[in-house]
Amino acid sequence: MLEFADFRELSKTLRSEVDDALVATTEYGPDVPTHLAEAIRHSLLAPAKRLRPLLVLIACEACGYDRSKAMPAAVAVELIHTYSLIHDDLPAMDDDDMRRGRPSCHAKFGESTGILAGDALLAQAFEVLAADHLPGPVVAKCVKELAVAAGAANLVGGQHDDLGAEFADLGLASLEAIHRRKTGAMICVSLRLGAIIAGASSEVLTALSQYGERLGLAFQIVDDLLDLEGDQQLMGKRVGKDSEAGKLTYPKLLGAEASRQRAEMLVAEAIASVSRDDLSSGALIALARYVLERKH
Ligand code: GRG
Repeated sequence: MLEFADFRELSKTLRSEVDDALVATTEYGPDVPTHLAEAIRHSLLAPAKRLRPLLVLIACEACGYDRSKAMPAAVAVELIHTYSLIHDDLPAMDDDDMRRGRPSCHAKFGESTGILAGDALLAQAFEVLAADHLPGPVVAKCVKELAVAAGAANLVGGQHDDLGAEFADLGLASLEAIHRRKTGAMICVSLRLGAIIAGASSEVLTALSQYGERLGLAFQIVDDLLDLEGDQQLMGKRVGKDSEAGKLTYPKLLGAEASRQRAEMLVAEAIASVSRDDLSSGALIALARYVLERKH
């Protein structure tokens, strides 16, 4: 099985393959307005974890297939993820001025360009996914799965309910229902696309969905805990608005210690879901451990 140290090396290699593909995807022709192209590249090519594309590639290899065949799907999920971040940062949503260590898209390029950059990325994701080298039925299945994950029942619906949840008196079940859709669905579909391209069985797809659902929740809990640590370090030094003030988070609901324990339990369950003979699960297991141990 893959060790944690090997996983660091593997993830570095995969991230650089994904970054190269993202650069190639955004070498636009003269029909794309320069200002729009710059806005897209500013957000998409900023340093990021590339978690979702890594999941596509790792799931594909875990099913015994050549990961390069899954690169269009890996790019597609990152384009959709980046669109969602750009729109999430807009004044009408979270109103954030910084993202991925840079000014957010609308802060640098203006609000209308931010909206359009997100729209363009969403459309381009499906253009890229409909790659010529995959059989038509595989592409059709991938397009449908990605559209459902990014749509009103999942990413968009989860975001809608999350925005409405500010200051609301929600319990753990409602909080997790939001995160399953807002964060979890894109994580699940990333794994599923890699496996669908590899021709995986429905049992393997179910196992990967179970892994992804738990990993997505654990990822969100760790995100909340990292935000809390950041807030505590910044305490008293914060300038401008506190965008997280009204947000319901795991630590607010359960306390930091119980949140950490819940993340650990979810990761253990995720690992159990993919520990099976028909999957080469070393990298999936190492990645689940990384989600728990990440520092940013
Ligand atoms: C606007 C339709 C629409 C959806 C927005 C993704 C999202 C939904 C909002 C982001 C808000 C947020 C902080 C969510 C917490 C977890 C999360 C998805 C963090 C951002 O993803 P990372 O950590 O970021 O994978 P990088 O930059 O590494 O890709």
